[in-house]
Amino acid sequence: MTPPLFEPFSLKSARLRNRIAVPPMCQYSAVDGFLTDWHPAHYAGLARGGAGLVIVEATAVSPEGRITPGCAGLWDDRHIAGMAAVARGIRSAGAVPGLQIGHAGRKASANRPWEGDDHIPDGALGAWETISPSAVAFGANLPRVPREMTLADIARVQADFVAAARRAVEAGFEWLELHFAHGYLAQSFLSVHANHRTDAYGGDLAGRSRFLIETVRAVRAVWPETFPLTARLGVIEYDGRDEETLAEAITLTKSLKAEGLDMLNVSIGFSTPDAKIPWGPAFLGPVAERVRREAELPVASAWGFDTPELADDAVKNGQLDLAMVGRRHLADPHWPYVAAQALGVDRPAWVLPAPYAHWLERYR
Ligand code: FMN
Repeated sequence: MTPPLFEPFSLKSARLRNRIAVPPMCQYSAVDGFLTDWHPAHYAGLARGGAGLVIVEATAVSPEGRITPGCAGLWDDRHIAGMAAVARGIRSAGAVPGLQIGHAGRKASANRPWEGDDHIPDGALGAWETISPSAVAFGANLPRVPREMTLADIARVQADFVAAARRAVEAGFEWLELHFAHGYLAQSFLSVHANHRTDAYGGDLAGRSRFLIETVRAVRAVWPETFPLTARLGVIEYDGRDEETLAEAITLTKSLKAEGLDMLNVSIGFSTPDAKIPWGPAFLGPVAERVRREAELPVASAWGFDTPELADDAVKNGQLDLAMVGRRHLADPHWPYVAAQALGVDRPAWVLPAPYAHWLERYR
């Protein structure tokens, strides 16, 4: 019997060969938003490992939306060619090519994680102005106070999301994820930690949801109806207000579904440095299951579904439709093969492409 993790999964026109997805993981190796030689090799390598879906890293919709100077971008037509090569490499290895687009908001203008992970100091070479719903800093390693966005800024960023989505289609991606999580711009609109606005984009849940709902509506209008449109949302902050935050996130998810969202990638808010996150194996499983059940939408999630058994159980128990396995794929891009062996898949080598699989079955 095929273990649930290795059952195929369909969403709109996307046909995934199994329930394993590589979540977006920034490589901080782009230059002015352009991908470099690192990226096609990296992503093709991941896709060759057997995952059903490979989502390319958070890609900025505008220069100021990059987290770091090394982040990928899709704000210029000239970025399309590099992205197209990556999408082709993923598809030719049998995985569905996905892309995450986003704007880093008040967490932008930071040094690469291994070069400090902190804000580039104001005025220093390479720093840029950050924007956010309100002029409130994240704090801790990211102390820069952002400029409060005007209504014109909001309209412009939404148009940037739409333009990036159009370029993603041109580049050949078949799955789009909007980055609404992790304390970046969209999450900051939703979060009471970051959004202190008193206009139509702040205040009650409807106000704090407005930016996200409008952005999904606008992107859905240009992203092909047959391709899945998903969002990654921090549905919980672990800040002591968890029930309220989760209930709000589920209400928002229902609204996004009504706008044509096809799946939610359930994640953490990261809107405050004071969060007490209960790190542990598959700890988001029950949260994801609740979103899936109450919003009646397929869900994916990452964060510690990183043994074959944990990932398979999460799918089997109805917590997840897709298990996202991040860092284990960095350690071993052929993690799905390891999982197939561990879970007793028939002829596990054939999780890998034929030029690898055939030889793993020979001479034994
Ligand atoms: N999450 C995003 O939503 N977008 C990103 O671009 C992104 N970049 C990441 C880069 C690295 C190097 C890592 C390790 C994580 C990143 N994340 C990003 C979070 C991952 O998608 C994932 O949630 C996290 O690694 C936890 O899953 P895991 O326990 O399987 O590694």
